[in-house]
This record gives sequence, C-alpha cells and structure tokens, in this order.
Amino acid sequence: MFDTKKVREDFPILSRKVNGQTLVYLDNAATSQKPIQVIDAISQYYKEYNANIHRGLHTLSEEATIAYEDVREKIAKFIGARETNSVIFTRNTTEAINLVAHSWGRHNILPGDQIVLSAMEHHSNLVPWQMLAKDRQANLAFIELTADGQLDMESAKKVIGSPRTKLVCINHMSNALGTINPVAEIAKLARSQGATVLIDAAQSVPHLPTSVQEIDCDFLAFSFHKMLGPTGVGVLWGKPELLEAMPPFLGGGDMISAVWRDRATYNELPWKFEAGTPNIADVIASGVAIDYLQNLGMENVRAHEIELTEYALKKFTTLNDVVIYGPPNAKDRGGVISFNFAQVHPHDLGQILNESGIAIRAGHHCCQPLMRDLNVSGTARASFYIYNTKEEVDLLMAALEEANKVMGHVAFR
Ligand code: 7TS
Repeated sequence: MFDTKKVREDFPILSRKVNGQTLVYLDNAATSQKPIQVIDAISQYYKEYNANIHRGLHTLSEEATIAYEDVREKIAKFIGARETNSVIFTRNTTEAINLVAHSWGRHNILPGDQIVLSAMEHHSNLVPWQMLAKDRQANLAFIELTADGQLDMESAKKVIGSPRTKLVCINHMSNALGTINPVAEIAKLARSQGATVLIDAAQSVPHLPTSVQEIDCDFLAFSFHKMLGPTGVGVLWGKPELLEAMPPFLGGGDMISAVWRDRATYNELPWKFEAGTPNIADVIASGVAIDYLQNLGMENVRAHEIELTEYALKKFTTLNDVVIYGPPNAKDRGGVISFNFAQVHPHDLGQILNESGIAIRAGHHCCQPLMRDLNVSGTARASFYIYNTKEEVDLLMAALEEANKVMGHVAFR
C-alpha cells in the first residue's frame, strides 16, 4: 500500500483554502486533481520541445512525435491491449463513444436491430445510441437494475438474448451508484449472440486494474482527466480488425494517405482516426499520469478505495434520515457514494459543505433516466481517489451531520 500523506504532497491544489478551510476534494468522479509531475510535463513540453508532430524533420518535431507516440504504447500496456495501433486519442470518453456510434454504428446497425444498454448509463453512453437508433431505425433495450443498484442478470440474459441484439454498450463502473458491473460476463453473453460490445470505462480505468483481453470487449472508452491527467485527452481502444474496417470519423490533415481534388485514401491505424493537430501537450502529460498510477500500483489504488469506501459506508449508517444508493458491499463498488437526506435537498447540501471547504457533487450526474427510476431529482455524491484520507471522511461526516441538523430542522418548521 502507498503512503497517502506522501501522495498528497504531489498535489499542490490540496493545500489551498476554500472558504477559509483546507480543501477536502470529494468530486473525483467528475475529474481528479493533478500531481505536480503532470503539471510540469505540460509546461516542459511548451518550454522545451513544442512543435507539431508527424510532420517536421526538425529536432523539436521529432522529440514531440516520439513523446506523443510513446504514450500510446504506455496506454496499450496499461489496459492490456496487444496492439499499440488499436489505441486512438480522442478528446474524452464522450467523443470516443461518438466515434464508434458514427463510424461503426452507421455502417453496421440496420433497421430493426437492437442496441442494449443498462438503466444506469451516463448520458454519454446513452444519447449517441439514441441518435444512432433514430438514424438507423434501430431499437434501444435496457438491462434493469436490482433494488441495490446492480445489474439484474436475469434481465441482462433476457434482453441480450434477443436475436436482434447487435450491440451491447455498458459502463464498467457507474458514476452515479458506484456499482462495478460484471462486464466480462456481459461481454460473454453478448458474444454468444454475435453482438459487438463497447465498455464505457470512464470510471473504471482510473480506479481498477483493467485488461481489455480479460473483459474480451470490442471497444473501450475512457478519459485521462479522471485519472490524474489533463482535460482534453480521451482514448478509444478497439479491436484492430474492427477499427480497420471502419471508415474515418473526421476528415482532414494527418488522417490521409494521399489526396486528389475529388478523393482521398486514408492513413493507417491509428492515425486514420486522428484528424488535425491533436492535443500534444496533454497527451504527453497523460503518459506521466500513467507512470504515476503504475508507480502506486493499480491493485493498491483499488485497495485504498475499498478501505475508504468501507470506512465511509460504515459511518454513513450512523447518520439519521439518510438513504445510500448502490450496492451495500464496498467490494461491489468503486469509491463513489451517492446519498440523500430525507429533509435536505442535495443542492443545499452541496452548498453547505462548500462553506466548510468540502467539494462534493449534487444533481443528476448526467444520469437522468436513472434518477427517474430512483424517483429522485438528484443525489449528493462523494467520490474518492488516491489522495483522500479517513480524516477527510470524518470531516465529511461531521459536516453532513451538522447540515442535516440545521436544514432538516428548517424543513420541519
Ligand atoms: N461515462 C461515465 C461513466 C462517466 O462517469 C462520465 C463522466 C462520462 C462517461 C463522460 O466522460 P467525459 O470525460 O467525456 O466527460 N462523468 C462525470 C461525472 O460523474 N461528473 O462529471 C462527469
């Protein structure tokens, strides 16, 4: 296990004050904070070797190209992918999923086909499929959830088992419930129907050891800003044979092989899907984020989160009038705790906690259909990462107790 106190020293933002109190940052499911090593890598690139990649013959361009392409290799290893050219850089998870919806979806989904999702998908893994279904006259079908916020596997078998199922898109870890989904099992079910599988790994790659070979999926999408990296870098991993067969998503520079007035041939993988100048500095810094996580060890990252989540869940049960969503056991969930108090609106809670320097999130978490199923307008959500401590959980609990006392009382009057 790593030393959390030592880890914290690498994060300059953690020593800032918010409303006179030391920041307690518990909004990691939205975006993580960045260690100084990542911040420095960005400025080092601009200070020392800023140049466009893949084009110049000069030293700066060569250095930038090597640094950029090295990150692709690191990512392939990090997610257990065999081929480096199966890693495509995008802006974020959302763009990665849209790439598949446009490029694979519009060439493979036929009228009457079924796209299977779950009832706990983020809008990013829902709206692109709604758009595709509308475009192709296909249908969406949903795996329902159990009362404790897990996938109902009977429902999964039934829905995926339809002979019309062509595509299954599911998150590995829910940003709203924290649930870790049995994605390998889902992928196996899908495969037995000959369906293609996309995993929204936005919450899992930052927090769990991940292997695309073990999951045996066709596509996997995630964002670096949730795993110590900068904003503006996402990844789509895809099986090379699928990516080879897909047309480009965006047209322009870098994605071509040869261009005539009336036509073009396309570059090979992965560049076929990377039109225009990419986010060079942030991709390079994302490589440093991977180094950081690998130094800690992803098994240790996971163990730290189980420990914190178990600790927090136990403390939550001592609070009055609180409902916790998602699985009761920390081993079935990531470091995300969604909750509501009977008498306090989650937005009020967020504001009150902010007065104590505690950053949580309140709202629908981009999961409006799930909120409707839960019959709530939103939830309050605390989410942990490598630098969070039990002391911070204690501060959260004390602030929640106080807020419930004050606001619950106001509501009662
Ligand atoms: N999928 C899941 C499961 C997510 O949690 C998020 C972002 C996305 C997709 C989209 O990622 P992006 O990088 O393209 O924005 N989730 C959250 C959240 O929970 N609060 O803010 C963003």
